[in-house]
Amino acid sequence: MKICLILGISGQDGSYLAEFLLEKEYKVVGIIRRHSVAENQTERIEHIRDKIDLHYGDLTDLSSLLKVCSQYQFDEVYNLGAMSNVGISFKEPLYTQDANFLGFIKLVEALQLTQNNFPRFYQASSSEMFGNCVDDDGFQRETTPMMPVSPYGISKLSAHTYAQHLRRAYNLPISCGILFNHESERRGTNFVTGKVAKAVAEIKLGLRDKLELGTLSTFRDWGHSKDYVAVMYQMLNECEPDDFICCTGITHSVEELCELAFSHLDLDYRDYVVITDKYKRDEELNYLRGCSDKLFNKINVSFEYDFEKMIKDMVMYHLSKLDWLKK
Ligand code: NAP
Ligand code: F7E
Repeated sequence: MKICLILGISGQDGSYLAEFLLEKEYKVVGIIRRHSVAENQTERIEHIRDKIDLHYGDLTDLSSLLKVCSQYQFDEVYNLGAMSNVGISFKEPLYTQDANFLGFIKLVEALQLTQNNFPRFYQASSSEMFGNCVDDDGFQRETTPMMPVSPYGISKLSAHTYAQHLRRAYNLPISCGILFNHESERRGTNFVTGKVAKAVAEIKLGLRDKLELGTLSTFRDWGHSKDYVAVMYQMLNECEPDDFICCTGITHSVEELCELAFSHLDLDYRDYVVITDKYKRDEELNYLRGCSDKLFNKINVSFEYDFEKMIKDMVMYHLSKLDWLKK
């Protein structure tokens, strides 16, 4: 039986990845942080809790990582743990760097000190590392310059660069997935798709009458988390350690997202959306559209979801959850 470690197992991607690896009969070990309201923390993994080994720990706490790692010999490690919210990273730049960059180094050190063989390692890099750099044809590729425009993007680029160094200097089998935005019913509601989907459901049920956003004019290449966790596994198991973009190659604006989400419930977003400085970023990444040719030439990928289906599912998820709560 293969053994894997997932940092960020309680998050959107971590929970789907745990399900995916259990299906492949892995022993799944996960690290969760201490929360004051424990129920919310394990909401996304409650249904598989008795099938996984959960340990308390934190990427900022080397000793906790050492304690967990010393109990196992891992075949694969997925570092999905992060302060993952770009907007909030402007408010918490030090913590963001601590968890996302230094946390990555701490995890690598813990593995080097406890494992007989360094496991295949997936590092969650991000399209936020590009900042506003785009190739002339309107796509971002692995070769596109990276000039991040947020503390989050800087922290991810620091870890990404360090991972490349570890690969070159010590031949460590670290693969960096440069994933573009991906969403799902499990997406946090402080990311724009989750926020819009929940608000549409609340407006339909008469629980509110406005949705405040920071901008409508930015563009993102939005895929589905469930599709992308399968690709993370393929990167480790079907490719040599390298950097790979995973994306859809299609871009939509936040305005298009709103139009689509509201129209699912026969609403017009223009009647409800209000733009406010409260959610405007100090520096913004305006446009993302990725090219996955490097990766998709190496592995077979068939995505189950497209943007329309994903947003509809997210709206319907929030609608039925709220409807159920109201009863
Ligand atoms: P998410 O839902 O916010 O999950 C993040 C996970 O990291 C949570 O389980 C969180 O635990 C955990 N975490 C946070 N700080 C930690 C710390 N100091 N020590 C240990 N664990 C910590 O994010 P996601 O969407 O699943 O994303 C997964 C990874 O991919 C992240 O690294 C993210 O930066 C990266 N990424 C995401 C996207 C995307 O569009 N989703 C795109 C590119 C890259 P708590 O529940 O305790 O907070
Ligand atoms: O913002 C705009 C916002 O927070 C998308 C993370 O998973 O993907 C994600 O980062 C866009 C931005 O995602 C609101 O300004 C407008 O232009 O959903 P988001 P993100 O910043 O792209 C990358 C690839 C990651 O790696 C990250 O971990 O939507 N926007 N109004 C808003 N965004 C939010 N959150 N809230 C608003 O009210």
